[in-house]
Amino acid sequence: KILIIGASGQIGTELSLKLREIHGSDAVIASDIREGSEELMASGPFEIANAMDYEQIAGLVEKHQIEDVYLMAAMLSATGEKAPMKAWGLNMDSLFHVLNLAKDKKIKRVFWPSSIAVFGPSTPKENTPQTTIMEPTTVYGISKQTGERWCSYYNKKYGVDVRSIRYPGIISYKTLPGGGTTDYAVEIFHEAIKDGKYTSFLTASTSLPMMFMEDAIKATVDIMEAPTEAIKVRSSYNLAAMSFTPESLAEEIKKYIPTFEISYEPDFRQDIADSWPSSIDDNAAREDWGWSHNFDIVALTEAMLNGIKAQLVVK
Ligand code: VAH
Repeated sequence: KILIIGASGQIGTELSLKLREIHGSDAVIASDIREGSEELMASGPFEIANAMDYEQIAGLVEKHQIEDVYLMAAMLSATGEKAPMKAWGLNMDSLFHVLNLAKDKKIKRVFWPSSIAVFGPSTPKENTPQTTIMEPTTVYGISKQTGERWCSYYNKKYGVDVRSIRYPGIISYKTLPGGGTTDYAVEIFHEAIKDGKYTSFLTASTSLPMMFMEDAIKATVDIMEAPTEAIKVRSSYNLAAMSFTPESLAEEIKKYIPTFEISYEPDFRQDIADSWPSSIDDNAAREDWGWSHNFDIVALTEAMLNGIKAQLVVK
């Protein structure tokens, strides 16, 4: 069986739903410190557990005969800067618990998300390579960089089958992000429909790597379905689909909502965004386990606006 830790979060929710579609709802145990969306709670078994508590996680593994763990719980870049030690604790303790369960052969495989936040101001900004200098300037980025080192260490030293992806900014209409720097690219769609205007907390020309949730979930399923010998990178794979700026996204939205207006009031998240790459080279993922994306900025905009409108009708 599969255990998703952090199932109530932005990616965890849709990953739980997708894995239940593939494996059957009872084959996937969703777990988080708090309950999730109505759709998630109605889709199959849910267990309240704290990702930082080894006994609780080990107890779920034992109770449900878990083989694969997807550790999606973390504090993201913006919230992490407000509570550095809390972010470090959650992001690292949870990873050690799951890696040790695998080392002790209590589970078979681990998926653990990294992020483009592992890169910093000294990293080549355009087409950032799979292997390059990484001097992250956020607690979140430091925890993801360190986590990658531990994943690689546990794989080399103990043979742990842990697989990881450096997600770009992820955009979904089903789930809201929790305290990220790329969240403007989610908020903008909701506010375009609700108010016809949006004030971006990043400047007009801030280019960041982004991905529609459907592609991010596809990548997660694909890397876990790949034969183990295909996974040559055991730190974490670069992954990309598109890069865009707030102004180019606003232009796409205007094709549907001509009166839409965007304004710019950069805040502390601008410094975080400026420390990250503007585009990513993900050839290693494409070569090793056949990654390919489907959604570009045009398809993303259509999917997001249609998805949000459909939700409003339902309400
Ligand atoms: C964040 N959405 O903004 C996350 C992600 C690359 C961005 O790590 O912190």
